[in-house]
Amino acid sequence: MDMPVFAAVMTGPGAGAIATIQLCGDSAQTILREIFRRKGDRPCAGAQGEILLGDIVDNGLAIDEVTVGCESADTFAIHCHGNPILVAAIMELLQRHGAQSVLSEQLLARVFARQEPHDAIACEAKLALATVKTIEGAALINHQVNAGLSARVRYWRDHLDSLPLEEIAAEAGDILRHSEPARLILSGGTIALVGPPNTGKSTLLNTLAGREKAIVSDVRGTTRDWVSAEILLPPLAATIIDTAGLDPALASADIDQAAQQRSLEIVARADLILLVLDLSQPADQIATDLTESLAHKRTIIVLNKADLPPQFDPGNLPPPPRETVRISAQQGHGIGDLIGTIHRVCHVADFDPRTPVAFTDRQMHLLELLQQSESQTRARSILSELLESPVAVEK
Ligand SMILES: Nc1nc2c(ncn2[C@@H]2O[C@H](COP(=O)(O)OP(=O)(O)OP(=O)(O)O)[C@@H](O)[C@H]2O)c(=O)[nH]1
Ligand SMILES: [Mg+2]
Repeated sequence: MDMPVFAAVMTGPGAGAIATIQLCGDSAQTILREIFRRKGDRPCAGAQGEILLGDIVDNGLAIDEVTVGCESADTFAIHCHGNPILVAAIMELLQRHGAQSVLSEQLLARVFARQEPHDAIACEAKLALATVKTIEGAALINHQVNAGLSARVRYWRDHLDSLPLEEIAAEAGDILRHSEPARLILSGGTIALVGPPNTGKSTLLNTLAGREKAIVSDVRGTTRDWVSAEILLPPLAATIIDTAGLDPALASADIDQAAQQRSLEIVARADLILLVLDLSQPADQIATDLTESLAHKRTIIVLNKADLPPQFDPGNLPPPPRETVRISAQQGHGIGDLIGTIHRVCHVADFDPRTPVAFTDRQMHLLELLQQSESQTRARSILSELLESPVAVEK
């Protein structure tokens, strides 16, 4: 099938020394010859592996000196100067000559999709590599390209006649189970700091973020609008959100009520809750609203201010039993223990990067269908879809 010519800016936005524009498609070479004049008036052969130096020319005027990497007969990388005005001018020129402007990930999806043999999971893995949040995530996703999920699905397809469907369903269930911690390693999770006022939530955010992001004071109700920070707790990447302290006594004013409502909404969306309590205060600090909203959430109880004489009896904590860590956010004590507990509770400690995992909604949905499939014919069609369907770029 003919592929129209696509052009995409492959480098990030903003000024830089160099920017790269990728041009690919059946008549990419024709367009290149129209807009590129090689130094020394030499012909622009564009054979695979060549690197050409020359000018991008618009109406006889050179607008930038560039190098062109000829990656294949129909794929070229134009390395121009990184001034956004030049990049925009070259993109506009390419469009005038018939190229279609697309986003970098859309262009990559098209390039990967044409590689033989086509493997949709491998394409999705290569695309995901551009957005993984941790080095461990990069190792995990790299493994899915030729091994991992891709290899497992091919194995099921090739041995479908001799494999019991229950065995495939059980293995698909394992993969889906591992995909949840994998998601936290690949894309990062959300950790919410919640609890009564003045327990040290903002202090803990600052300690974990390594900088003074949130305002700390001994006034109850200091934090109203939530504050967030991106942190790396390898192999985990997380957005940590500091919320307004939850206290019915504070919620009488409209503004505090709105702040507390927002805290509960953040709790509902978070992957992990750190319930921060003050070890130096009696145990009647936790609002009923909060206990109810935490009932089904993955939660760690953080007993802060362990540097002060304790007044709190952890035996009085509401059920269910949870992992509990004692820290002093102010002094930085117990933070290593807290991070270890976060890893354990999120099942990312010692996560083997060779584990097959699903890492797109499409893969998860198809694995769920595979688990339920009751005939070989149905299983075969799901497996082909997993490997062969065109790759959509999620935006
Ligand atoms: N001794 C001691 N004091 C702490 C510790 N952590 C926080 N504090 C103090 O406790 C007070 C409240 O801290 P914040 O971090 O503002 O508490 P918060 O939970 O964010 O409070 P709100 O935003 O009002 O809900 C401040 O005076 C902090 O310096 C700790 O580990 N030990
Ligand atoms: Mg605060």
